Formats: sequence, structure tokens, C-alpha cells
Amino acid sequence: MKLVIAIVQDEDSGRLVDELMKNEFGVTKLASTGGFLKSGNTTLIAGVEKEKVDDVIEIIKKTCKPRKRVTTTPSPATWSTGGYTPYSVEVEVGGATVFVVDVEKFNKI
Ligand code: 2BA
Repeated sequence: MKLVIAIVQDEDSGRLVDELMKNEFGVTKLASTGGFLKSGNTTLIAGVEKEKVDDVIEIIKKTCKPRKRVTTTPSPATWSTGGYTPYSVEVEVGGATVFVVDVEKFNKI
């Protein structure tokens, strides 16, 4: 068995859970926060049979879209003077960041 950990944007998470459930995958949704944007995203965990991992990744690919986000960052040039000049940075987030890890044991108690 494998554990698929997918970090997705909040906007895609509801549809992704629906699609996974429709295809009979068990899934748990966790609220999370990205370290760079410091804004909310969603982490989904799904325990799946090894042969089904690609099916899950395909569903994630179809459901999650990349989007542009603008964030305000302190300018490094002003740190030494103690000043703070924020400037805007545009980044592309997602579709999804996906990890697949081995599951040593799976128990439902
Ligand atoms: P955040 O850390 O909030 O990052 C949001 C987006 O900002 C990233 O999108 C990337 O495009 C950009 N970004 C991140 N760090 C950057 C940096 N040092 N300089 C410039 N731009 C930067 P994604 O790569 O699609 O990542 C989306 C979210 O997935 C991340 O949110 C984080 O929560 C998670 N993530 C990404 N890589 C990860 C990793 N190696 N381990 C754990 N979580 C990860």
C-alpha cells in the first residue's frame, strides 16, 4: 500500500475530494499553510493500493489547476538599514504538490 499526500489549492480541494470519493478512494482532508505564501492550502491524504496510485495522480491532474498569486515580500536591500520596503512577487502555485510514500502497516481499529 502507498500513501498519496497531495498539497492542493483550497479552490480545488472540494472537487478533488468528490472525484476521489466517486472513484472509491478513501481520503482525508487537512487544512494546511504554505511556508512561502503563508496562506491556506489543503493537504489530502489517501491510502491506496500500489496499482491504483497512477489513477489517483490522474484524477489530481485533471482536477487541480495552476494559478498565479501575488505576494508581498520585504525587500532584502532594506533589511540592513532596519527599514521595510515591501514589494510584490508573482508566483505560479500548483496544480498540486504530490508525494507518494510506502505504508509499512495499515490498520483500522
Ligand atoms: P507555498 O510554500 O506557500 O508556495 C506557494 C508557491 O510559491 C509555490 O507553488 C512556488 O511557486 C512558490 N515558491 C515557493 N517557495 C518559493 C521560493 N523560495 N522562492 C520563490 N517562489 C517560491 P508550488 O511549488 O506549487 O507549491 C505549493 C505548495 O505546496 C507550497 O505552498 C507548499 O505548501 C507545498 N510544497 C511545495 N513544495 C513542497 C515541498 N518540497 N515539501 C513540502 N511542501 C511543499
